Amino acid sequence: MNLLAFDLGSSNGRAMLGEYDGSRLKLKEVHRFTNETVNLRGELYWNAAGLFAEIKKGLLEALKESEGEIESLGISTWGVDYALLDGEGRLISNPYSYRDQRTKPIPDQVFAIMPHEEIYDRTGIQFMRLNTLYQLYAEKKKRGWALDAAERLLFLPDLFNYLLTGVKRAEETITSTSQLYDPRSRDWVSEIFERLELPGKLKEEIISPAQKLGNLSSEVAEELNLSQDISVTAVGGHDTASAVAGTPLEDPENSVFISSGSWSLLGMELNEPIINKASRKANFANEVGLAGTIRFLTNISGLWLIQECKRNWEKKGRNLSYEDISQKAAEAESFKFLLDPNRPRFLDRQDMPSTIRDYCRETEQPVPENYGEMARGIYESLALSYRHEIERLSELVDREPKNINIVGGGIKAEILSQLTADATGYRVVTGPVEATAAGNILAQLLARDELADLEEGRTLIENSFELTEYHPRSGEGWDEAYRRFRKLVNRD
Ligand code: LFR
Repeated sequence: MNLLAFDLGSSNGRAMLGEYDGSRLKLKEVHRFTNETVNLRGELYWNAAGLFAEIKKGLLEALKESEGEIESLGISTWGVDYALLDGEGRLISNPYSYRDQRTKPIPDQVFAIMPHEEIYDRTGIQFMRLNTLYQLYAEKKKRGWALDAAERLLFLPDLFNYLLTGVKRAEETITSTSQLYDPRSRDWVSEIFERLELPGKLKEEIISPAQKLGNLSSEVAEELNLSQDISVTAVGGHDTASAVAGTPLEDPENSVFISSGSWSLLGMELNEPIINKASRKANFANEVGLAGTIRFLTNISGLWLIQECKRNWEKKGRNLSYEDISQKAAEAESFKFLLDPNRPRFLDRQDMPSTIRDYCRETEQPVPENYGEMARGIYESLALSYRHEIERLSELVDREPKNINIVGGGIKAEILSQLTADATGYRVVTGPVEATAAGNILAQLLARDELADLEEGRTLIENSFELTEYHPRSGEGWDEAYRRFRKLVNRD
């Protein structure tokens, strides 16, 4: 049986064809495209129409590859971003990117009306300026007309599902990233809409993942010359929900997951949310996963730091592949400089190497002098931030983790996986790289009753992909480096 997963990330998108034979899943990339924010007069947008065109191309490629036999497809994207539609279902504008600057002053304005403590208490979602909540409030302040004209709000996977099928729904996993949703009542938090005077009509009907949404609309089928019905499944629309579903957690109760891409999403899977003062202070979120699970996690600015260095080096004429960067990092001196990846200044699209050099000067550390030193400092800092967050996580859930499972494109940087084992002292298991696509396909199999439950799905993943283990090496200097790291985290 052939199933198709679209995994749209904030740096590239892929169409992955999954072939399931009842005991194994094989994934094949049939289409890949870059995805970048587009700067329009200083504002950052996603090219939604271009992305939809790539989805159609991916579908055609997948049909070619599978000799026309595809049962179902599902779409996952990054979280929080959304499109506003008018009463006729037209896009009111290109969707903004969460990295757009318009939300900078917004949290203070929101907290003056509804304090952060109350918002966290209602939603269990960590504070990030990029959450849909702050983006919508920015719409209200800057583009009130757009909110007035909007009849519907669709998160990005829901937008593409709608463009494919004509069915408008808010898939639950992606909705839970908005900070407008309560993972306990499993519904929108109307109180936030009311207190912030956001239009209640934007609360779309919610659909839980692993259910059929509809078939490809006749317009799309005609345009693509398709003769068969292809069903569109509501999968874990949030890429992290799909990625964690597709993680072969060794021991779901006691394994830490890290979904490693532009962001590193670090946490544990739970059956019930944890929403209290301690989780709020530690800035941990309760996002909804497949089969009613909760991903208790925190966002760490991950390979974004490397991606932005790479992009700026290219601009200056130095083209390095990710492999080159890892190689140079492996050869560079240890612990020359460290940084706290979650400083707000690292969030923006910018000349990252300069920002990091400035940061080093301000924090009285040696400045990295070449590509390898720059990358090494970033990787070591990420590994130390994993150690720091795992310490907090383990206190919050009140258990000592047994191991770390890392998935996603970041595992291609093997040096980072090894440094993670070294810095944390935990055994690290990596794979699959394409966990998001794998988890996306699991949801499609669950929707078709091909799998009984998530556990069976994870066994399938374990049997289908090669995993790699990293053991902590008794290296020198990690404890001292960790002390330095914590000082950087605690700096004002
Ligand atoms: C990862 C991710 C994170 C979300 C961030 C912004 O791709 O979806 O889970 O917090 O992107 O949307």
